Amino acid sequence: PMAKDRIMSVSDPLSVFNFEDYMADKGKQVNQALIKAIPLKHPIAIHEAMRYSLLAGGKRVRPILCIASCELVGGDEAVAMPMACAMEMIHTMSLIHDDLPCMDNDDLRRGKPTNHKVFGEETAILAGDALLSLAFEHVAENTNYVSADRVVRAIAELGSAVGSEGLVAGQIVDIKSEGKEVSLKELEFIHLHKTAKLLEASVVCGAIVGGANDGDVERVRKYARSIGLLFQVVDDILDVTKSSEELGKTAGKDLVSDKATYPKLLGLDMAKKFAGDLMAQAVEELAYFDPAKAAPLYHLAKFIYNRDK
Ligand code: GRG
Repeated sequence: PMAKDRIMSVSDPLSVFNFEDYMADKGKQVNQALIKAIPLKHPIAIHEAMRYSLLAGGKRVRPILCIASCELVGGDEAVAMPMACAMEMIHTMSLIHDDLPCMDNDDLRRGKPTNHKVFGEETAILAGDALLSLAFEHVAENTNYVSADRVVRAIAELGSAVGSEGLVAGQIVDIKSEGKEVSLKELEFIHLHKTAKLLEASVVCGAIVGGANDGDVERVRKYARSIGLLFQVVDDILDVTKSSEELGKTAGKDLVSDKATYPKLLGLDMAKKFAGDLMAQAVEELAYFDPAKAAPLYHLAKFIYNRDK
């Protein structure tokens, strides 16, 4: 009940906040900045492939989280924009590499043929590498009105979120556990690294360049970790409920497939309860901030919690 009260206390004064308009507006700003960040220059072959995946749509959740977090602590959108673009560049490169034949071997992403299907494997690998490198260059070159100390801290945070203690850690443990029994602890490790780390870096880096103090940085970090895990728990629940809807059965494909998921390890009801707990935890971290300023992050959490696809 306490967590529920807190949800209400954060959400109530904010009935005027229009989340759809907010997402559309910020998404537009991010897309414009991304288009500018990668001109179609020589060598065309690589820049074309980078732009193809980066500009292929996507909800832009990470850049918007980065900007919302910067604004929460009093920074301007423009201050966070290079960092926000870097988040989407890294997210996109992780999708390009994840889709490769040697990884998940997917043909479609964001409703379009995957990068390697269009440009070939060599180009897709290089496009991913170039996006990863550009992300750091872009932040270092374009972040204005922020002390060098803060930019360096944010860059270090981002590096650790991507490498062998971040996304790559999640991906390697996921790959190595294929076909094996996975414990709840291992499943949590995979999701905290594959998904939550970059969401965490997005809000933490947004807060750092926005001028946050250490306490606020840690508060938004906890918020992001909860929504990162929430993202995945909801994904797993949707996998079950969607496929059971499609099949007209009570058990969805994930209850019968090899892949470890939260509904499989916890049962569907407990997985739903876990999602509710994570949502409440995320919102609890926001209760410390001015409700009006925390509205975007509150609604982003709710969006992740309530999404149905
Ligand atoms: C990062 C150096 C480096 C290498 C890549 C392949 C890999 C290592 C990691 C895999 C990361 C991965 C695919 C994680 C899943 C992330 C996830 C939750 C994707 C879906 O995100 P959405 O729903 O997608 O935000 P859109 O398309 O809306 O952006």
